[in-house]
Amino acid sequence: MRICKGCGIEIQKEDPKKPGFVPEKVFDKAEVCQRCYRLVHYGDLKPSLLDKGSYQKAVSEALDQADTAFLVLDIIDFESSLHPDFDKLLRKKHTIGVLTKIDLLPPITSAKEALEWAKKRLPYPDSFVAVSGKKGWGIDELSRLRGKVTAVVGTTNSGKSTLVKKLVNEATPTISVAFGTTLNNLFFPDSKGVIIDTPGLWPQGRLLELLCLDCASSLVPDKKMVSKLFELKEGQGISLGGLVHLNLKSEKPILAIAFVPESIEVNRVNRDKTVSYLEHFAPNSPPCPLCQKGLAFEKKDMRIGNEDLVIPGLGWVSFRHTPAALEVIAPAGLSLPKRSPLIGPKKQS
Ligand SMILES: Nc1nc2c(ncn2[C@@H]2O[C@H](COP(=O)(O)OP(=O)(O)OP(=O)(O)O)[C@@H](O)[C@H]2O)c(=O)[nH]1
Ligand SMILES: [Mg+2]
Ligand SMILES: [Zn+2]
Ligand SMILES: [Zn+2]
Repeated sequence: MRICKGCGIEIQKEDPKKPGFVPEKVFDKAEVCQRCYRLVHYGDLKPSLLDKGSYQKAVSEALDQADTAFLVLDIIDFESSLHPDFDKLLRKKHTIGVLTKIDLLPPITSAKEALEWAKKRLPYPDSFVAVSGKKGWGIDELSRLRGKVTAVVGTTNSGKSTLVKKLVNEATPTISVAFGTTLNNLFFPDSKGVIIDTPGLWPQGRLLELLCLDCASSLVPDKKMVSKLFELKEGQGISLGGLVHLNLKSEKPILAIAFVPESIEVNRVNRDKTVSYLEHFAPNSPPCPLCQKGLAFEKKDMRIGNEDLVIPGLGWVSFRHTPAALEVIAPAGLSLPKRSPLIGPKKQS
């Protein structure tokens, strides 16, 4: 049995529709499966073909073998990083909370502030560290926190494989903008011990999973998140990339600060025009015509304080001069959690 060095799945030549496939003519020397090869060389995104149960099993097995867990938390999509299974899986494990993608935070927030905020949100890790897998920030500190066997766990796309590659020089995990890249556990030994890269658990209610893989991947930011400020009066609202619309229903004006990837347009819209605005998505950005057909939009009323309304997989909107009543129009299946503000005044109203 041979394992793909990129995603951890068994290499096979029998069924092109199943994971781990490589064509017969390269089978004897292939070190990675065709999916990994195409992801890395052509950016060809293919959805994962495994069921969620197999990911869960792999993560439990990795944790059984590990003395230390690095729980990877994406600072830009913290809510999606908080999979409820980790509360149980990590309860008795020496756990380091690894706040990653710090390079994507807008310049006004420091890593220190983000760490303090994260510690309040998640009590059980023994310690926290802020890093950027992409830039290599904080990797020396993280390295010092390794155990003999360390399992790197988290939800899909949180940046686990990127960190593993930085932690072990010889490591070869496939890294990609598509979620669900790593399919099974990968063991990378070095002089300090072993690092296990694991498949991500699937978050609930994230926008990425409601879109096709191309649209989802185009929402993964590679530059700093940008903030856009709007003063809203009654009946006015904002549209975030045509995907989520927020309208002010109460009388008192408020400030709304949207934090989104640079590629997402945020526009002011009037409440009476919102329904027709749904037809006017920005060209060349998600949702593609196929996703537009597949998305069902729902309206709901929300009350908001001086807090963040999170749009998992897209960004968040922070509010000032609240409380306020909002009407939110968003794809069905998208969760819209509220939280204490990550950036700016940290007081909850
Ligand atoms: N800007 C930035 N991007 C990052 C960072 N870490 C990872 N990414 C990007 O996030 C995406 C996912 O990274 P991966 O390392 O493949 O994530 P993963 O957690 O292994 O994902 P799965 O294997 O799908 O569970 C890729 O596009 C990475 O380039 C980071 O620190 N900063
Ligand atoms: Mg991975
Ligand atoms: Zn592979
Ligand atoms: Zn699409």
